[in-house]
Amino acid sequence: MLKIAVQKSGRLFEDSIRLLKDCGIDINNGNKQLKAVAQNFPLEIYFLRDDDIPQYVYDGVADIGIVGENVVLEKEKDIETVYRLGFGKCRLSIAVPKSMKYNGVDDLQGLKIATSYPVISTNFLNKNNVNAEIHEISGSVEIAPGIGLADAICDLVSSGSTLFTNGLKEVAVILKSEAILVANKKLAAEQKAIMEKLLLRINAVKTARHNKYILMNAPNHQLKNIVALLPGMKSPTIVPLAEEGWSSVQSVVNENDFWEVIEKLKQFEAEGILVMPIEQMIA
Ligand code: PRT
Ligand code: ZN
Repeated sequence: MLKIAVQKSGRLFEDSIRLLKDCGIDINNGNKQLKAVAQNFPLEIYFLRDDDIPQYVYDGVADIGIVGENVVLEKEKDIETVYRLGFGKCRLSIAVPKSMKYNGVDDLQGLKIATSYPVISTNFLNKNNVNAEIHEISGSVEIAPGIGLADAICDLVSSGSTLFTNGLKEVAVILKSEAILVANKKLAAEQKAIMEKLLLRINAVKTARHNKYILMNAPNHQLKNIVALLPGMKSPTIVPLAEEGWSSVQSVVNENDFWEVIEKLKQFEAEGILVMPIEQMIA
């Protein structure tokens, strides 16, 4: 069994569970237990507070975990980052009252900065030779300047609306974070092998989410152009249609090029273009 720690509830919970499910792993966590065993994969899931995950993985209570990179860096545990998962994206930033003039980090000299991330913010200030006072608080950091507890804050931001409603402005981004898969550095060979299996699946799911399966009809005299446009996984599949002079073309397109490719396909007289999500993609 491989033991994985995921957040019990909160911003990473749903995406973490969805990822495991998309990997074909059945988790039955109906009654919100602290522990669940997957039905069809040698995986035991521990539901924990995110702050505790780096420690548990470091101690080997869990072998691997899904947690925000911000938490991992703050906790300074010697664990391995295995995979960047692409969800739970946010940034750790310094914010000051809107009315304060700010031209650069030097304007933070001597200020009192409230944060739940004392380690990361102290490192940032030291690196920039800023002498400021870090005031650690565990929640509702954004109200600290308003109630006179601090001059500035260092907190997580995603849309920026929390800062805005509290009359603050973001002035420096310290860290760009996302959920990561972390692992104990001394995994036994057996656990490592299960982790590799899981990683293969995660990779297949992630790649699939960035790609679409497309299917279209095209006149044969345009096939050369269309094949040049659609690399597919090896090359596109071409099947003749019952109607003379036409073929069905099937391929995989990356989301980054997607609309550009569709426009060109139309120019190359493709018709009846169908676009479908891909569940797994294994190279
Ligand atoms: O109970 P537990 O300790 O497990 O959870 P928690 O309350 O400590 O963490 P949680 O669930 O809030 O966040 C878990 C992880 O999600 C964080 O460690 C980040 O890696 C990631 N994440 C992504 C965020 C945000 N986006 C985010 N916006 N974590 C927190 N926020 C908060 C932020 O602190 C601020 O209060 O949302 C507010 C700002 O949001 P915007 O959209 O108004 O800018
Ligand atoms: Zn937490």
